[in-house]
Amino acid sequence: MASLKIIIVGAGKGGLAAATGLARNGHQVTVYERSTSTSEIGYAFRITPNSDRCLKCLGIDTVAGGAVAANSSRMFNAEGQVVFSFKENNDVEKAKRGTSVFAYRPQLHQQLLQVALDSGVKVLSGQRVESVDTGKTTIKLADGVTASADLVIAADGLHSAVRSHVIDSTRFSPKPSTGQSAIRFMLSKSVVQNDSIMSTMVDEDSHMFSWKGNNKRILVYPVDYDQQYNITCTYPSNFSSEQTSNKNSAAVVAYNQKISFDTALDIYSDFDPIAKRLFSLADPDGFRAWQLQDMDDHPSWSVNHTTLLGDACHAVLPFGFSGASMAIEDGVTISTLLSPDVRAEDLSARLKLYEEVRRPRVAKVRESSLVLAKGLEDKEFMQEYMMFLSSHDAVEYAKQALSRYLETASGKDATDA
Ligand SMILES: Cc1cc2nc3c(=O)[nH]c(=O)nc-3n(C[C@H](O)[C@H](O)[C@H](O)COP(=O)(O)OP(=O)(O)OC[C@H]3O[C@@H](n4cnc5c(N)ncnc54)[C@H](O)[C@@H]3O)c2cc1C
Ligand SMILES: *[C@@H]1O[C@H](CO)[C@@H](O)[C@H](O)[C@H]1NC(C)=O
Ligand SMILES: *[C@@H]1O[C@H](CO)[C@@H](O)[C@H](O)[C@H]1NC(C)=O
Ligand SMILES: *[C@@H]1O[C@H](CO)[C@@H](O)[C@H](O)[C@H]1NC(C)=O
Ligand SMILES: CC(=O)N[C@H]1CO[C@H](CO)[C@@H](O)[C@@H]1O
Repeated sequence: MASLKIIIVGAGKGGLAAATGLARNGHQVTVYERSTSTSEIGYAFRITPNSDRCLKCLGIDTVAGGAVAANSSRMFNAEGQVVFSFKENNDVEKAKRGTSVFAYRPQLHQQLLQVALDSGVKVLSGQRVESVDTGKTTIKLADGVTASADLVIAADGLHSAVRSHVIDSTRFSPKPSTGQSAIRFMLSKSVVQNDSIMSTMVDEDSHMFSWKGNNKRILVYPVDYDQQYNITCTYPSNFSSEQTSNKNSAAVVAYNQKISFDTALDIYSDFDPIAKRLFSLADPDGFRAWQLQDMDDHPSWSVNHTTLLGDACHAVLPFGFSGASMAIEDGVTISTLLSPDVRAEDLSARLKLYEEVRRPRVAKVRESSLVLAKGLEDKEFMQEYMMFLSSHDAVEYAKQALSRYLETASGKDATDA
């Protein structure tokens, strides 16, 4: 069987999900990853049932790897009154096919890397890709070495080096569209449990809790075998210029910038004392902040035999907790569509199909994330969004799209010629 030679740029969640599926389809896959360490920056994120379902298809059990089932959530307003609460995973049969979990990035990354290697993917680390020649389908590494393939998939994240070779980056690049920034830090769960003020927050019924008000949020959830809380707080980036008396405590931040305890507390000064207590319990040197960015929809995801995937293609704001989920869905979609029998001359048509399958879903997630970023959601909106997000079966959806496509092409692909 003729197989394709495929280069993937970036061993993130999207890149590794794609690589595994493609290798299992018999393609020869090499992943180029700029970072030298296999463990990534440690932070946590939410995996909704739709992406957990994709991970299960790849043979990954997220809970076994340390993720915590997100069975219930409670949201408070800034003053600490409950706005709404909801349960997830309560249908045990459904949960078996896709669970809502909180995952710790290094743990999930390790699991993805393992299935990729087990499937025969070659992962080369310490290899920064500098550019792509979309005419020749070749990549150029930082040290000048080049490599060629039938297909290049750019899964190199928000600050993609490949993107500008595929789309007009003067018109389409990540931007801080809602003017929001985020602070992240962690707390050991036992510290919270042993604190007289905070301990009321930790009960069976509250795996995740959050506060929302005055265009700011604090979101708290457990990860790492339920040992740690990861805390994400968002606020308007222009906060300091407007509200702080101390103009030096600039809250406008670059990427992963250190932010002081005083500034952090200042930003949330109007919040419930229980919420503010989180900051006091944390390591005062551990607050990091960055500006949140997303990207406008652009006309085409591919040029010739180079295509974009995940954040490199369609970065979304984290308020819809779906950036990683969309990258993983993209990965299993493209690998399903590039079935074992696909030929190099079928690629342009298949890449078009990949874009047709993914574009509407990603657009809806982006739109919803903007609504959430502006704090305009109500309970109905949340329920509808969670349903839209969670019920999707990306592998099945791609299989059906492929068989419809092959039928209309009367069992044959339209060739590039
Ligand atoms: C505050 C915050 C909270 C979030 N919360 C959630 C959440 O709850 N749920 C969720 O689903 N998502 C969440 N996200 C989004 C999520 O982290 C991203 O959308 C996701 O990581 C995108 O995956 P990816 O595979 O496209 O890119 P990445 O995971 O960024 O991977 C890109 C990879 O490419 C490598 N790379 C980059 N450039 C090069 C190069 N030139 N050459 C070679 N390799 C390169 C990088 O080292 C990296 O390994 C959040 C994001 C933020 C900022
Ligand atoms: C979450 O719900 C699932 C059932 O869907 C159950 O098996 C699991 O034990 C629950 N987890 C926690 C931590 O309560
Ligand atoms: C696409 O490939 C052809 C030749 O294979 C080349 O002439 C053309 O310039 C390429 N297009 C782009 C935008 O790279
Ligand atoms: C700060 O940002 C908010 C949106 O997050 C905006 O409504 C407000 O006008 C901005 N204020 C200034 C002074 O720029
Ligand atoms: C357990 C966990 O996810 N901890 C991480 C929470 O986020 C901070 C800040 O990004 C990391 O440093 C922790 O490792």
